[in-house]
This record gives sequence, C-alpha cells and structure tokens, in this order.
Amino acid sequence: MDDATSKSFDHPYTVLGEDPSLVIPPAESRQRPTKVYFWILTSTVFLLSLAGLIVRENPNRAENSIPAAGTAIPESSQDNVRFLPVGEAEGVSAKSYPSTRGRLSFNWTAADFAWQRTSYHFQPEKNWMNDPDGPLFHLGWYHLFYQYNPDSAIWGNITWGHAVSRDMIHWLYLPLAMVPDHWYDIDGVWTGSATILPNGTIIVLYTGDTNEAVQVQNLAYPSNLSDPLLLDWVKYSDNPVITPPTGIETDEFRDPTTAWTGPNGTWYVLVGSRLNTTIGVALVYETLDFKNYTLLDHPLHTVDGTGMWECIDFYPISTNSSVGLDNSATGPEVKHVLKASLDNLKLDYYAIGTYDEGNVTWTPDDPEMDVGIGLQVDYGRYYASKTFYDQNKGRRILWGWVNETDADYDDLAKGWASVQTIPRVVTYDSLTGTNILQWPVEEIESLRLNSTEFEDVFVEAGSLVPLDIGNATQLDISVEFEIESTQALEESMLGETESQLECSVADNRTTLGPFGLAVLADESLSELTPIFFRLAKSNGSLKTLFCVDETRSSKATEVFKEIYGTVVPVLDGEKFTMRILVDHSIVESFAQAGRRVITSRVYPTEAIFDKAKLFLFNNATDLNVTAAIKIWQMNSADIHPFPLY
Ligand code: DQQ
Repeated sequence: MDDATSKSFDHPYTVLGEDPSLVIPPAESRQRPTKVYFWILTSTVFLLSLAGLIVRENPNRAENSIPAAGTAIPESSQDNVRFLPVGEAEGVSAKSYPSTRGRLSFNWTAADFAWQRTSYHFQPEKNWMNDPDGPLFHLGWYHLFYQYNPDSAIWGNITWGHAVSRDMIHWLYLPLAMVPDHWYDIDGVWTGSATILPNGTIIVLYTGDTNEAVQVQNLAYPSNLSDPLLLDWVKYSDNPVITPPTGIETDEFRDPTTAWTGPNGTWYVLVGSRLNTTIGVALVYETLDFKNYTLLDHPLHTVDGTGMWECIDFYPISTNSSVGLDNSATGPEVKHVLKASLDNLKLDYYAIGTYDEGNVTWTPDDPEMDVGIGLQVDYGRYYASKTFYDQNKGRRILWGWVNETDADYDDLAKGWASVQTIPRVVTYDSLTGTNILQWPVEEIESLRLNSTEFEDVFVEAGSLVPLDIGNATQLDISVEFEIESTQALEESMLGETESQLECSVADNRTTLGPFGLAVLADESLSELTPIFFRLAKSNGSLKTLFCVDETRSSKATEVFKEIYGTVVPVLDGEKFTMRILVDHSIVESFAQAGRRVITSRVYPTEAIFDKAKLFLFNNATDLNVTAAIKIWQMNSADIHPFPLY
C-alpha cells in the first residue's frame, strides 16, 4: 500500500489556527501526567464554562415534523414521512437492520411511548443517537460523546453529542461538541476515539465524511484542558490528517481507534476497512505528532469473509488481575483484545490474542475463534462498542450502542431512538482463559432501592412460579439455579439425542430445559420475554445454551422479535447464574458472571406499567431446578441538561 500522508484533496476550508495547547510531547518522553490539578483555577474555569453554556445554545436547531404519538400512519401517507437519510445508502449503519421501512405502525399511545423510554440508561433528551465516541475521564468527570442527529429521530446530519457524569449513571447533557462544518466532515462528524497523552493533552481522531462522500480521518482537541467540561473543541487547521490509501475504497475507511505507544515511542492508531470486498482489515498508522501519519506496509490483522470492519477497538487486558490497563501497556501477563463491528451483520465480534509490539501485528489465541467468526461481545441488539481506560478507578470500561427494534415511524412518533448500555467493566476470564467478562459498573448499585429475596425456590419440571415483587419495570435481578442432582442429570443425559446447540423458543420443551426467568410478562402470559438456560448434549458432552426469546414479547407486529443466544461455559461446580437489568424497553442479561451477554429491546403492549410481572419458569420435561433469587427495584437516574443550559 502507498504511503497515505499525501493529501488527494484540494478544498477550501476555514483555518482555525494552531492552538498552543496542542503540544504533543516528544515521543520518547513517556512521563506520567503532572498530578497538579489547579483546583482554584478549575473552579474559575468551571464558572466560566457555565456562562459559556448559556451562550452556546444553538437557536437555529430545526425540529423535524413527526406524526403525533398514538397516530397510526395510514399506508397512503407513509411516503410523506421524512425518511432519508437512513444511512444504508451512505454505507454506514442504518437505523434498522433489517429495515422496517414501509411497515405499518402499531397504534401506540403517548403513554406507551413514555413507558418505552428508559429510566436509568443513557439516552439523549430527544432525537437519534448511535455509536459511543471518545469516552474518557478528565478532571473528575466522565465524558461520553456520541453520534447524534440534532434534527430528527432517524440517522443523518451526524454530530458529536456530549454529556458528562460523575459516576457514569447520572448525566448532564452539554452542547454539541463537534458539528459538520468543514468540507472534510460536512457530511458527518463520524465515529472516533480519544487518546490521553502522557502530558495530559487530549487528542481526538474521528472520521469525517467529506463533501465528496470520502471518508477521511481528522484531528480535534479541546481548546482548554483546564476546563473539566471540555466544552470547546478545535478542529486541527490542516485536516484531514489521513486520507484513504490506494487500494482502499474511499467510502470504506473509518473509525480510528485510541492510539497506543510502541517501544520506540512511536504512536500507533488503527483504521477499519475491507480488502477485496470480503476481507475485514485493521490498517495501522504510525505517528509521532498526531498530525503526520505513515501507513505501515502490513495491517495489524485481517480476517477473510468478515467484510468491512467498523469501530475497531484494540486494548490490553491483564491475565492475572482484574485491574484495567492503559492502552499502551504490555508485558508477560498481558493479552490483547481485538474487536471489530461487522458492517455486513451489524454485530460486534472480538477475540483474545497476542500483540507483537516489534512487528506491530496481533495473533488470535485460537484461529478458529478469530475476530468475526468466534465470540460476539453481546449476542443481542448491540453494535459499535468502544472501551476506554478509566484512570480514575483503574478499570477498562465498555460502552455499546443499542438500537431500537421498532419501526422508523414509531421512532419519529416517539421523537427519540437508541440508548447506550450500562457501562460495563471488562476483565479477563482466568477460569476459562478463552473469553472476557463484562459486568455492569459498580456505580449502578447506587440506584438499587428495596430488594426482595427468594431462597430455595423449587421449580419443578413444567412449572411456573410468579414472583410477587410489585412493579417490575426497573429491576436489577441476580439469580442462581441449581439442578436437582448430578446423578439425575447424568441419567437424563443418557436418553438425550445430540443437539444443534441453537437457541429456540422458550416453549420448545426438551428433557433438560429451558429454565429461567420471564421478565416483562403480563398475568396471563399473553406477552413475556423469557431469559433462560437450556442444557443439551453435543458430541457426547453436556453444553449449556444461554438464550433470550423475544417472539412473544409484544403483540405489536411491526416490532422485530428475535431469538438470541449462544453456548456459555459452565465449569465444574458452578451454578447456573444470571444478572438481568430490566429498564422498560431494554433488558441486559449477563450469564456466568458476564461470560456471555445478551441485550434485548422489547416493546410490550400489555405487560407495561403495573401489569409487568416477573416469573420463574422451568419448561424442562425431566429436570427439576432450585433457584435463589434477589431482586432490587431500581431508581431512575438523573439525566438532564447541565444547569443553566
Ligand atoms: N457509525 C458511524 C460510522 C461507523 C458507523 C456513522 C457504525 O463512523 O462506521 O454514524 O455504526
């Protein structure tokens, strides 16, 4: 491949001027940031920031006309609803996959839509959101940027929305961080990542979609590092800093990663693309100053058959401790996770492997479980995830975008679309040695209200146990299942036939399952979302499937209802455990301490408000289980515009 530093565009753009605060330290000096936080100065800047917030509000923000809530859209008038752009034509994520365009809307009421909005997950006040961008911790605040359409509840006019939080649970919306306003990003300020340099400088690299629909990588940075809110962002005057190299399609080249340093002090950054239409690729660029880049003559990694790689994430993970690592960490007890978002499937895949810092390549531990053909980050509705190293608490945090699965019409009527997952701590699973563990940040526990505990609940084969907990729409559930006896299980196994190891509907009864919980279920079970384990025989041994069956989650016909799931390792002596976060239309389910995760979007029509109930169930024909379960009601998070905004 050619050196990509030569710019192939000649466009006028506004020169923002060099900002003296953009001081890149010499690559060799890998000192730690100076730990002087200038508290007095910080308070002054904070007050100035507040004043800034007042004047920055954009008075020209256009409102999109939307059908009134509760209005079913007649087929004849569907063409009148503004649909474009939805993203597919632009080669990026559309709202719906598969598309729901052209489907009739269920006759939702305003109250239904109000119920569907989440109460403790992050979502903007209104309009469309997709990928998390450049998450970071700075001067006491967690920052989340996100792909955002300020004008509509469908994808388009993509800017960087911005919110800050002390704990990643309660959020304050800030003014837009970056909008499309230069030729090199006029068609969208797309996904990017932040890097905190050893001297504390914050660098953002993001993809700009140009006036000619070419994807380029741009540099931006905060104008004032002593502003804890990082309100002002400067786009580098000589953007773009990276243009598509020869051999790469100009509209398949995006989403730069957080940078890391090599032994020689050089910085490296990855950009996702595809080669020859089928080969997913992580291209590597090296830089000393974040302004000039050279494409290495070999990629970090490729996997044939996986297509375009979006939103690559690459980070070290400790194999002998649960502490998180800075992106540049290496060492004998360190492995590296490579994640790609597969544009063809709209799914996030990862693999654990070894990074060779001399050759700047990465090799998966198990080639049969390589990126795109092995493990998914989340087996449900989940995409474009991104981690960051939280230097505040020494942990690696994972964010992920959760799209809607209702119709575009419904999103326009609601006036909003998409949420982010509860941030998850990522660690290495030293018990299996083959997967990461994902677990909701401990801060979520501050929302726990009263709890109800049920111990030793015998759930006989073929039975259903209602759990009387009152309102069941905002919950944190922890459950452990024990099977009756290993001997009974072994006897049952003898008669079992070999299974395909695929999740199927919860009504499908087999000898050894399914057993689990039904959430968002009404009294008569006319609607329910079962989350369950099913044991199955495969190659002579017992395997455990972890599944979510959405097929009966809603009577609305236009809503996608999937059956999600996969095999989860359950080691000798372990119980079958789940953690489930229910927050109105989102259900996040973690099996076996987070070895496998499934995120669902569900839109019940009956099982809402005080009609939403919770049940234990066991649909096995020949396996009794005992459950121990603790359920917390969850408070709502405080998510609103920054005061005085
Ligand atoms: N979303 C962004 C792209 C990215 C895609 C555009 C993934 O940069 O590839 O909104 O969802």
